[in-house]
Amino acid sequence: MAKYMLVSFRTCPWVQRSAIVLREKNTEFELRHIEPDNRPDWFLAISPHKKVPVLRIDDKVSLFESNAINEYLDETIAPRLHPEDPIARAINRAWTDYVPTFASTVTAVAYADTEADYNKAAEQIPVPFERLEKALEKQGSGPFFNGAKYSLVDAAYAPFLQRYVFLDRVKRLGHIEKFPRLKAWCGAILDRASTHSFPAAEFEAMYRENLRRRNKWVAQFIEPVPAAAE
Ligand SMILES: N[C@@H](CCC(=O)N[C@@H](CS)C(=O)NCC(=O)O)C(=O)O
Repeated sequence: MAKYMLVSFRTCPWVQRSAIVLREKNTEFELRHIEPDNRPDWFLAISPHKKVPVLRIDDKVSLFESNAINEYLDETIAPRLHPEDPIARAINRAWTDYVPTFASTVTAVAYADTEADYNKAAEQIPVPFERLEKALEKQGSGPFFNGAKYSLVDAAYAPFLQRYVFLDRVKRLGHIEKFPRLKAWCGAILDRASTHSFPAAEFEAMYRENLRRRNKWVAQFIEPVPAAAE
């Protein structure tokens, strides 16, 4: 078995996407956290865009871009997460290609600097939600995107659905309830152990802290943690 190291910023959703696939494949790996503001030279030397994730294999080869990493992992480690049927696989890849658009809609809410920007971003959320709801309707039964079998599509959306839920808990957005299939899919994904690189509550606190540190508009709605829960 090869040796894998996944280079990460603690709250990076794109890293999480690849970590999920490694966990789905029961593959041992080192999750090596670096600081965004202090990227070490060894990392800069192996990351062409200076971004995480990078998957270092056997201390020799470095892969970058979460989608390329996941496709590689799926080609080389069982069980296969992509569907066997080429049409189903093409549909899965098409929906995976939609992840950056979906992600930017959710991230725009998190990173809005003003109330007006926040409201504008929040209004946009139903657009990708509606599209995903229709896709899930076409796919048929849940709990996962392809039905009973977990896929790369589930891994790709998980970090961003999770962040929508985090944002909804900071300040109510109330969109997902209008999309029953999406809501059920989100629930199944958040319940899946592979989604989590950290204990869920600890990670939510880290996400909130990140919003606070960046002084984002929504951060003012973060409730202080009651002393007993700290
Ligand atoms: N398309 C990339 C996105 C990766 C990405 O944006 N990573 C962020 C952290 S979450 C990053 O490294 N940003 C640093 C920068 O842009 O300089 C992927 O899927 O891997």
